[in-house]
Amino acid sequence: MRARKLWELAETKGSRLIVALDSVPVEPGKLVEEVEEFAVGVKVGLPFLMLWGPRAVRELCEAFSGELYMLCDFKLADIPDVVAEELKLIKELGFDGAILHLFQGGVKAAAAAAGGLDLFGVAAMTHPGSRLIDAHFDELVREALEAGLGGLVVPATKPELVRSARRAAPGATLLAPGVGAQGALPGSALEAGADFEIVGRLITASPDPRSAAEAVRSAHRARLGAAGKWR
Ligand code: NUP
Repeated sequence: MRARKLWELAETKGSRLIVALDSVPVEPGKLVEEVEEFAVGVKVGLPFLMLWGPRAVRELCEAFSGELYMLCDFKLADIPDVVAEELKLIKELGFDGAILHLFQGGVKAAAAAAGGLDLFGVAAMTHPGSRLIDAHFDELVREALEAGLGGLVVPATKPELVRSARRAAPGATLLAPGVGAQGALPGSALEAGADFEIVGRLITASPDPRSAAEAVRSAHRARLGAAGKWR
Protein backbone atom coordinates (compact mmCIF):
# COMPACT_ATOMS: atom_id res chain seq x y z
CA MET A 1 0.00 0.00 0.00
CA ARG A 2 1.44 3.36 -1.04
CA ALA A 3 1.73 6.09 1.59
CA ARG A 4 -0.57 8.41 -0.31
CA LYS A 5 -0.44 11.50 1.91
CA LEU A 6 3.37 11.32 2.04
CA TRP A 7 3.65 11.24 -1.75
CA GLU A 8 1.04 13.96 -2.26
CA LEU A 9 2.89 16.28 0.11
CA ALA A 10 6.19 15.40 -1.57
CA GLU A 11 4.73 16.53 -4.88
CA THR A 12 3.08 19.72 -3.64
CA LYS A 13 5.96 20.81 -1.38
CA GLY A 14 8.78 19.57 -3.58
CA SER A 15 10.51 17.97 -0.62
CA ARG A 16 11.94 14.58 0.29
CA LEU A 17 12.96 15.58 3.81
CA ILE A 18 11.51 14.06 6.99
CA VAL A 19 12.82 15.79 10.11
CA ALA A 20 13.45 13.47 13.08
CA LEU A 21 12.39 14.89 16.44
CA ASP A 22 14.05 13.12 19.37
CA SER A 23 15.63 15.12 22.21
CA VAL A 24 14.22 18.40 21.00
CA PRO A 25 15.50 20.98 23.49
CA VAL A 26 13.27 23.90 22.53
CA GLU A 27 9.48 24.12 22.41
CA PRO A 28 8.69 21.56 19.69
CA GLY A 29 5.98 23.56 17.94
CA LYS A 30 8.42 26.45 17.41
CA LEU A 31 11.04 24.16 15.94
CA VAL A 32 8.56 22.50 13.60
CA GLU A 33 7.29 25.90 12.47
CA GLU A 34 10.83 26.80 11.46
CA VAL A 35 11.39 23.72 9.31
CA GLU A 36 7.84 23.10 8.07
CA GLU A 37 8.31 24.91 4.75
CA PHE A 38 11.21 22.65 3.72
CA ALA A 39 10.04 19.29 5.02
CA VAL A 40 7.46 16.81 3.85
CA GLY A 41 7.07 15.32 7.31
CA VAL A 42 8.34 14.90 10.83
CA LYS A 43 9.22 11.70 12.64
CA VAL A 44 8.54 11.63 16.37
CA GLY A 45 10.81 9.36 18.42
CA LEU A 46 10.65 7.88 21.91
CA PRO A 47 12.94 10.54 23.49
CA PHE A 48 10.43 13.14 22.32
CA LEU A 49 7.54 11.22 23.89
CA MET A 50 9.44 10.82 27.17
CA LEU A 51 10.49 14.47 27.31
CA TRP A 52 7.28 16.13 26.23
CA GLY A 53 4.56 13.53 26.90
CA PRO A 54 1.63 12.20 24.84
CA ARG A 55 -0.35 15.42 25.10
CA ALA A 56 2.43 17.35 23.34
CA VAL A 57 2.59 14.62 20.68
CA ARG A 58 -1.15 14.87 20.08
CA GLU A 59 -0.96 18.68 19.93
CA LEU A 60 1.89 18.47 17.42
CA CYS A 61 -0.14 16.13 15.21
CA GLU A 62 -3.20 18.37 15.46
CA ALA A 63 -1.23 21.52 14.68
CA PHE A 64 0.80 20.24 11.73
CA SER A 65 -0.89 17.28 10.10
CA GLY A 66 -2.36 19.54 7.39
CA GLU A 67 1.10 20.49 6.13
CA LEU A 68 3.25 17.60 7.27
CA TYR A 69 3.22 13.81 7.20
CA MET A 70 3.32 12.69 10.84
CA LEU A 71 5.47 9.59 11.29
CA CYS A 72 5.72 7.72 14.57
CA ASP A 73 8.93 5.92 15.60
CA PHE A 74 8.16 4.34 18.96
CA LYS A 75 10.31 1.23 18.31
CA LEU A 76 7.50 -1.25 17.81
CA ALA A 77 8.97 -4.73 18.33
CA ASP A 78 6.69 -6.72 20.57
CA ILE A 79 4.25 -9.64 20.49
CA PRO A 80 1.43 -9.08 17.96
CA ASP A 81 -1.26 -8.31 20.56
CA VAL A 82 0.85 -5.55 22.10
CA VAL A 83 1.88 -4.14 18.72
CA ALA A 84 -1.81 -4.05 17.75
CA GLU A 85 -2.59 -2.06 20.91
CA GLU A 86 0.33 0.30 20.24
CA LEU A 87 -0.84 0.88 16.67
CA LYS A 88 -4.34 1.74 17.88
CA LEU A 89 -2.95 4.32 20.34
CA ILE A 90 -0.58 5.73 17.71
CA LYS A 91 -3.51 6.22 15.35
CA GLU A 92 -5.46 7.95 18.13
CA LEU A 93 -2.55 10.35 18.71
CA GLY A 94 -3.05 11.54 15.14
CA PHE A 95 -0.15 9.96 13.24
CA ASP A 96 -0.28 9.06 9.55
CA GLY A 97 2.29 6.28 9.66
CA ALA A 98 4.53 4.27 11.96
CA ILE A 99 7.91 2.56 11.81
CA LEU A 100 7.71 -1.12 12.74
CA HIS A 101 10.58 -3.46 13.50
CA LEU A 102 10.52 -6.69 11.49
CA PHE A 103 12.93 -8.99 13.36
CA GLN A 104 10.39 -9.96 16.04
CA GLY A 105 8.03 -11.41 13.43
CA GLY A 106 4.26 -11.11 13.46
CA VAL A 107 4.44 -8.61 10.62
CA LYS A 108 1.24 -9.85 8.95
CA ALA A 109 -0.63 -9.43 12.23
CA ALA A 110 0.75 -5.91 12.58
CA ALA A 111 -0.30 -5.08 9.02
CA ALA A 112 -3.80 -6.36 9.78
CA ALA A 113 -3.94 -4.12 12.86
CA ALA A 114 -2.62 -0.99 11.14
CA GLY A 115 -6.07 0.57 11.00
CA GLY A 116 -5.22 2.96 8.16
CA LEU A 117 -1.69 3.80 9.35
CA ASP A 118 1.07 3.35 6.77
CA LEU A 119 3.70 0.94 8.09
CA PHE A 120 7.44 1.15 7.33
CA GLY A 121 9.47 -1.92 8.27
CA VAL A 122 13.08 -1.66 9.48
CA ALA A 123 15.05 -3.86 7.07
CA ALA A 124 18.55 -2.94 8.36
CA MET A 125 19.93 -0.29 10.69
CA THR A 126 22.25 2.66 10.30
CA HIS A 127 24.76 2.03 13.07
CA PRO A 128 27.91 -0.09 12.73
CA GLY A 129 26.78 -2.55 15.42
CA SER A 130 23.62 -3.71 13.65
CA ARG A 131 25.24 -6.72 11.95
CA LEU A 132 22.70 -9.26 13.26
CA ILE A 133 19.74 -7.40 11.77
CA ASP A 134 21.67 -6.48 8.63
CA ALA A 135 22.63 -10.13 8.07
CA HIS A 136 18.94 -10.93 7.64
CA PHE A 137 18.22 -7.99 5.36
CA ASP A 138 16.91 -10.02 2.39
CA GLU A 139 14.60 -12.12 4.56
CA LEU A 140 13.32 -9.04 6.41
CA VAL A 141 12.54 -7.27 3.13
CA ARG A 142 10.71 -10.38 1.91
CA GLU A 143 8.78 -10.64 5.20
CA ALA A 144 7.67 -7.00 4.88
CA LEU A 145 6.59 -7.38 1.25
CA GLU A 146 4.72 -10.62 1.93
CA ALA A 147 2.84 -8.89 4.74
CA GLY A 148 1.83 -6.14 2.32
CA LEU A 149 3.83 -3.32 3.91
CA GLY A 150 4.24 -0.46 1.49
CA GLY A 151 7.38 0.96 3.03
CA LEU A 152 10.83 0.11 4.38
CA VAL A 153 13.41 1.89 6.51
CA VAL A 154 16.86 1.48 5.00
CA PRO A 155 20.23 2.83 6.17
CA ALA A 156 21.67 5.87 4.38
CA THR A 157 25.00 4.90 5.96
CA LYS A 158 24.99 1.64 3.94
CA PRO A 159 24.12 2.66 0.37
CA GLU A 160 24.59 -0.87 -0.95
CA LEU A 161 21.61 -1.93 1.20
CA VAL A 162 19.56 1.01 -0.09
CA ARG A 163 20.31 -0.16 -3.63
CA SER A 164 19.39 -3.77 -2.73
CA ALA A 165 16.10 -2.68 -1.20
CA ARG A 166 15.28 -0.65 -4.30
CA ARG A 167 15.98 -3.66 -6.53
CA ALA A 168 14.01 -6.08 -4.33
CA ALA A 169 11.10 -3.73 -3.74
CA PRO A 170 10.76 -1.38 -6.71
CA GLY A 171 7.31 -0.16 -5.66
CA ALA A 172 8.02 0.32 -1.95
CA THR A 173 8.47 3.69 -0.30
CA LEU A 174 12.00 3.74 1.10
CA LEU A 175 12.83 5.99 4.06
CA ALA A 176 16.52 6.47 4.86
CA PRO A 177 17.84 7.73 8.20
CA GLY A 178 21.56 8.14 8.90
CA VAL A 179 22.11 11.45 7.12
CA GLY A 180 24.10 14.17 8.84
CA ALA A 181 25.02 13.21 12.43
CA GLN A 182 25.58 9.56 11.47
CA GLY A 183 27.76 10.42 8.50
CA ALA A 184 25.81 10.02 5.24
CA LEU A 185 25.70 13.12 3.05
CA PRO A 186 22.35 14.78 2.32
CA GLY A 187 21.05 13.41 -0.97
CA SER A 188 23.29 10.34 -0.99
CA ALA A 189 20.51 7.93 -0.02
CA LEU A 190 18.15 9.44 -2.59
CA GLU A 191 20.84 8.87 -5.18
CA ALA A 192 21.11 5.22 -4.07
CA GLY A 193 17.37 4.75 -4.58
CA ALA A 194 15.65 5.88 -1.38
CA ASP A 195 12.56 8.05 -1.69
CA PHE A 196 12.93 10.13 1.47
CA GLU A 197 15.72 10.99 3.89
CA ILE A 198 15.10 11.18 7.62
CA VAL A 199 17.35 13.85 9.14
CA GLY A 200 17.48 14.63 12.86
CA ARG A 201 20.34 16.30 14.70
CA LEU A 202 21.88 17.96 11.66
CA ILE A 203 18.76 20.13 11.74
CA THR A 204 17.37 19.93 15.28
CA ALA A 205 20.72 20.53 17.03
CA SER A 206 21.69 23.31 14.64
CA PRO A 207 21.74 26.88 15.97
CA ASP A 208 19.66 27.71 12.88
CA PRO A 209 17.30 24.77 12.13
CA ARG A 210 15.50 26.66 9.39
CA SER A 211 18.65 27.26 7.33
CA ALA A 212 19.82 23.70 8.01
CA ALA A 213 16.53 22.26 6.72
CA GLU A 214 16.65 24.54 3.68
CA ALA A 215 20.21 23.40 2.94
CA VAL A 216 19.20 19.72 3.09
CA ARG A 217 16.28 20.31 0.76
CA SER A 218 18.58 22.13 -1.68
CA ALA A 219 21.03 19.22 -1.59
CA HIS A 220 18.14 16.83 -2.30
CA ARG A 221 16.97 18.86 -5.27
CA ALA A 222 20.49 19.09 -6.66
CA ARG A 223 21.08 15.34 -6.38
CA LEU A 224 17.71 14.31 -7.76
CA GLY A 225 17.86 16.95 -10.47
CA ALA A 226 21.28 15.75 -11.61
CA ALA A 227 19.88 12.21 -11.81
CA GLY A 228 16.90 13.49 -13.80
CA LYS A 229 14.58 12.24 -11.07
CA TRP A 230 13.24 15.51 -9.70
CA ARG A 231 9.61 15.87 -10.70
O1 NUP B 1 18.39 2.32 11.57
C1 NUP B 1 17.87 3.33 12.03
N1 NUP B 1 18.64 4.41 12.29
C2 NUP B 1 18.12 5.59 12.79
O2 NUP B 1 18.89 6.54 13.01
C3 NUP B 1 16.49 3.41 12.28
C4 NUP B 1 15.94 4.59 12.80
N2 NUP B 1 14.64 4.66 13.06
N3 NUP B 1 16.76 5.67 13.05
C5 NUP B 1 16.16 6.92 13.56
O3 NUP B 1 16.44 8.00 12.66
C6 NUP B 1 16.71 7.36 14.92
O4 NUP B 1 15.90 6.83 15.94
C7 NUP B 1 16.62 8.88 14.85
O5 NUP B 1 15.35 9.32 15.24
C8 NUP B 1 16.75 9.19 13.37
C9 NUP B 1 18.13 9.68 12.96
O6 NUP B 1 18.45 10.83 13.63
P1 NUP B 1 19.83 11.63 13.41
O7 NUP B 1 20.93 10.64 13.53
O8 NUP B 1 19.75 12.24 12.03
O9 NUP B 1 19.83 12.66 14.50
